[in-house]
Amino acid sequence: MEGGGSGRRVVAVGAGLAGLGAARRLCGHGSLLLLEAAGRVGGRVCTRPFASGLAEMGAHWIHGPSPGNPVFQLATGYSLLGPEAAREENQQVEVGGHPFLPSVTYGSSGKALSPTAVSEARHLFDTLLESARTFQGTKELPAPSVGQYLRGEIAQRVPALGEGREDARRLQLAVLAACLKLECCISGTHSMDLVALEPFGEYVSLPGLDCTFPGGASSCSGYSSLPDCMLSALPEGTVLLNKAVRTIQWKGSFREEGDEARNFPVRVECEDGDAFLADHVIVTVPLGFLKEHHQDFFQPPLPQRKVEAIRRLGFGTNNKIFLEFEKPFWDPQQQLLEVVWEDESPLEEPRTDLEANWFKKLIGFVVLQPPEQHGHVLCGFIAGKESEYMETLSDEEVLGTMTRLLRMLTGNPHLPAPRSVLRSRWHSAPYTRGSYSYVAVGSSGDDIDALAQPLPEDPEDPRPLQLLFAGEATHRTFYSTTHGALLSGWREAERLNQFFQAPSPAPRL
Ligand code: 6YU
Repeated sequence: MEGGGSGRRVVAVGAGLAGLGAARRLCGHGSLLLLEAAGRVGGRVCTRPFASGLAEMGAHWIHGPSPGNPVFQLATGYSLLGPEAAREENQQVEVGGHPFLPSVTYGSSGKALSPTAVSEARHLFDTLLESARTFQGTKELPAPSVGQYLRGEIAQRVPALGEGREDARRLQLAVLAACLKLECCISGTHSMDLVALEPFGEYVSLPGLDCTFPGGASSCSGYSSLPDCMLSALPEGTVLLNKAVRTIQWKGSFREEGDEARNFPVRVECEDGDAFLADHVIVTVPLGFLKEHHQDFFQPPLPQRKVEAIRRLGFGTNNKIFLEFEKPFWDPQQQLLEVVWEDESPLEEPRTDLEANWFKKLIGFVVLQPPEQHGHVLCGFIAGKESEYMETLSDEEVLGTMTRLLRMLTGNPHLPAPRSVLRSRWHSAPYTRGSYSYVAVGSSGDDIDALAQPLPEDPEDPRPLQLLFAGEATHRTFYSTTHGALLSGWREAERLNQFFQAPSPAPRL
């Protein structure tokens, strides 16, 4: 086994936060190249101009902006955040991933629902969700999935709460059904019945009041300003854009023309035919891409344990629909417009006709703040198969459906249509194939660790660390977040840096 970094060639695949983070930490140790399929860096951090400001197509918030969050620290270091985010009090708030925003809840009958009835049902849901996080290490589980567990508890508790008043009970169930849809967005899944109960509590929420990046239409704003700054900190020529990798051959012996003395174990071939030889490759492509392509992407194929982890872990879709209005129809203090379908219940089978019902999965809208920066813009969230169906529709169809929905919810048949629409389509994105990972029924945190495990597996292999794996889906406690992605990139860079610094052992005879 050889140590010593000089002359080592490292290729990283994917310039999201994991790839950029790894590249930054590796700078100065041998040669480094970062190959990115898209024409921009940032991956699932993607800010676009919209209305009079910006729209975050991917990551929206820094979850838990506090000293323990590296994305918060880095963004603060680059002076990318507003004064609110930096306030000490905000960094200490514990919201457990569910920040409170002043809200109104629209019912499908066209009236705002009673805030007391809504908050009672939400309180019950929050209590049950908290208890769903307590099963780590438990052998005898009450249910395999978070969804089944929650529905079992709801079935037991709601009749008692309704006290015989059927309307109140129906409303409570309808609000609980809406809470489950919100959880689908947070976990990036079609149904909470797909999310494993036992490891659910392993995900860690950091303290701090979730914050956004200032969204004015200036050149340095929005979440993308972070990967843009990270790119600027790299030596010129490190990142090659529009360089999609087709295959990674490893365990090989590749020589470069004119340099017969040196051989490399890994060869990275791009879709445009270019090829790069390397000692080490850090793979940061999303789990959705790996699920679809791992068989052909790696030659020889990955070991069975890794393949099983890729297959078992979950990777679902959460999309956003931005609507711009000439004038707001909501009160200025409202920051969240929630939707409750009053005829729904978590205890009944969900509707399966996507064409007729897809929009009922939408959880509601966040009002982009402040309006002076963004204009009057709502951002809707929708997860699961309904979200994937939405991706197949035209902008006109989505805008038409959203107009009808908002007219129904507000009880105002003359509500002006939005001026424009913009939505994300993460499931159709060929180099992502979904939004983020979750621990699915049948998988566990051990699968996340198996996904993160470098290859070859044999610690005695004379050419170790040929393939290293980073990306949000490889972080056991912060999966699905930007800070998880960044930390995973740093982790793999550190692994290589330590290897490079290790003294070369005496050659084996
Ligand atoms: C967060 C948030 N957030 C909303 C939506 C999405 C995500 N996240 P990347 O994909 O970035 O990079 C890989 C690159 O590889 C990419 O550029 C590809 O083009 C490239 N590539 C692929 N194939 C290639 C090839 N063949 N050759 C070359 N290049 C190739 N996170 O912190 N706050 O508000 C949200 C949200 C709609 C889609 C989010 C959020 C997730 C993050 O965006 C994501 O994790 C990271 O950006 C990924 O970085 P990366 O480098 O790994 O991959 C209990 C429990 C619950 C668990 N969940 C709770 C947390 C909830 C998560 N929050 C989500 C909410 C929103 C709204």
